[in-house]
Amino acid sequence: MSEVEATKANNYSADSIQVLEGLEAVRKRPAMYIGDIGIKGLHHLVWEVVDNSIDEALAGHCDEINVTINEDNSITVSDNGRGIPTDFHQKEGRSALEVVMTVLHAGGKFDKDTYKVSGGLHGVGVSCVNALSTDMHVTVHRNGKVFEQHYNIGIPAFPVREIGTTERTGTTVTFKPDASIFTVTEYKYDTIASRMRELAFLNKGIRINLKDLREMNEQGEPLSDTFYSEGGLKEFVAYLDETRENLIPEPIHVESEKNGVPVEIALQYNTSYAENIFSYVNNINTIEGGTHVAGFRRALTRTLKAYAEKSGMLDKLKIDIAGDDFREGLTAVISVKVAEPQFEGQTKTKLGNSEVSGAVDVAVGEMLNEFLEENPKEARIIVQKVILAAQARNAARKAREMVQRKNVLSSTSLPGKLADCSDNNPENCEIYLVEGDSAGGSAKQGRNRMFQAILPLRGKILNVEKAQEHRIYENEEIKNMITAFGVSFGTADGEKALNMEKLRYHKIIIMTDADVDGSHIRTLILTFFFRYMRELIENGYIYIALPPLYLVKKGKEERYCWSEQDRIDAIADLGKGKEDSVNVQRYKGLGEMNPEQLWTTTMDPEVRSLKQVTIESAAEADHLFSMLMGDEVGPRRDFIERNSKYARVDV
Ligand code: 0RA
Repeated sequence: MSEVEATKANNYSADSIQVLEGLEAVRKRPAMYIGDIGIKGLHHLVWEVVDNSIDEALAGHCDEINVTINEDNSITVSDNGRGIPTDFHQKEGRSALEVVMTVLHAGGKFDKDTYKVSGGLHGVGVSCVNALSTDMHVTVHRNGKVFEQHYNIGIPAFPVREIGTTERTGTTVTFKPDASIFTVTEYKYDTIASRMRELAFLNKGIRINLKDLREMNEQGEPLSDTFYSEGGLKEFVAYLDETRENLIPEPIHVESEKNGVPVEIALQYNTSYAENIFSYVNNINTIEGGTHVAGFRRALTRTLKAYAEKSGMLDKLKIDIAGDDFREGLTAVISVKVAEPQFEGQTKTKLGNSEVSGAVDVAVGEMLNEFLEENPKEARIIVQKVILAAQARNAARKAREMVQRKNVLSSTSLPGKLADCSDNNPENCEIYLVEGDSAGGSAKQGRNRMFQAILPLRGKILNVEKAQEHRIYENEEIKNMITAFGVSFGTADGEKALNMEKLRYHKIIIMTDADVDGSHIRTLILTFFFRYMRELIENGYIYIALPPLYLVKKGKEERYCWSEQDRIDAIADLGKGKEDSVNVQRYKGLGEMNPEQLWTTTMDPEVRSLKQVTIESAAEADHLFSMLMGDEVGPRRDFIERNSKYARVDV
């Protein structure tokens, strides 16, 4: 062996050991790299691989991405970019492609001029996905040739090899998540579709084709969608407000670069009372906001206030206008690109970079000033809306204070319908929100009164999507929830904020019938939480009880069933396949269960299963709630029909 060859071989083996150690670290502590090993982490793998293709598109070399869920729940992502470089790397002793696919954080090191998603939730690199996949396969079309390599748990099965010629360029990656690492391995079409839709809006001009080969229709075609947006954030805002009534004909929009920070923003006012600001940094949803959102709010308040004062429209107004008033009925999307983002906060989704605040402030100020000057008619409509919001906020404050003063003053401040628990450590305590007085009665008898409280909710909850804020404080059921939970609404510095310090339960469990009415009531309650107490969802305090759907009985043997498959299995098991030898009872309502049954199936922490409500995508949740609870029937019917096959409650 020549000296050069010897060095090469040594480097190679030294590097290989490092690579193996890297991959092993990922497999040992997967959650450190991808968040968790459940359904979220599983989908994170897809985001990671798609991010690489998006980066290639943002660098201007790719305009089409295909994402396919294969029959075996493996995922294929392909793009028409330049293709990952395949040339031999002297220093590393192997192909650049192999380095990108197997070395932690190697993905972007060839290309420094684009904004890579790094430091936040994403950005761990395709090698991470590789380490967590039993099989990964990459095919690269580049320089007229086709190359491939295969990996098992991140380890190459053979050196990169040439397998043919081609006229196109691009990269195709297929991976199968390791079932010995992930607690779930089944991909959710709707989850991937939402993220791809969001990416298409955030990165206009990129076509993203999604296909699910597990779901074929009668014509033998897979379930599929194409996401493409020419208008970008303008279209995103229009999509979010699909079922709301706009105040101005077109969203206001700006795209600019300030202090080296690319900023894109679109906003629209609608006749609803909700404030919906969605913010992104390098395509990552910053749920907790941060400096970019602060800059946006500041500029919005300042610019609109100055215009309103100058217009004379505020002259006769006797009350103050607060920051909140400028955001009632506002839907906005803010997207910035930051070279070295600092993510803070509980879920690392709050932007900390101080330089971004000013960049957004200036961009929004310029955009609004220009709009207001050029569109006096629309400007008046917006100011009018702000004035109405200020007046309503005043009324709401009075109504809210009524609810809260009553709490403080009266000794029996808890609602009469509440059957409270005896423990008073909130961490141990749960409250069941139960549909109807009769089921409420069973729950009261069946519960463990030590730590389980019961609040029966009668009849219809107010649809908060269509009600102005002060009306929600007049609603009996909503008042009962607020007082039972022990929360209040503070208005420090004029911003509405939920005060959870005195929260009395760390599990708030919605228990409704397993029928259409039950699911409607559940949606109404969730809408209220989403609009007014989102912090409860974000902290993981909201749950849904899962009562059984069937009881299969034979003689003394009983089996509760939570799904059709459970039922089939139970009949096979108990009846030895003969259906007529067993008795099958279908539970339509909670009321059909006696207190003891309700306890053993749905309330006993030892055996019950609860579904925790999470916000996967705040933008998608907003779209969903506004559609489910809004005025327009068309889109709602579409949604119910399209999703009836996958009845689900994830928010
Ligand atoms: C680094 C350099 C170059 C391309 C890429 C990375 C690249 C990575 C991925 C991952 C998925 N799709 C991708 N497409 C491209 C190209 C450098 C050059 O050609 O000069």
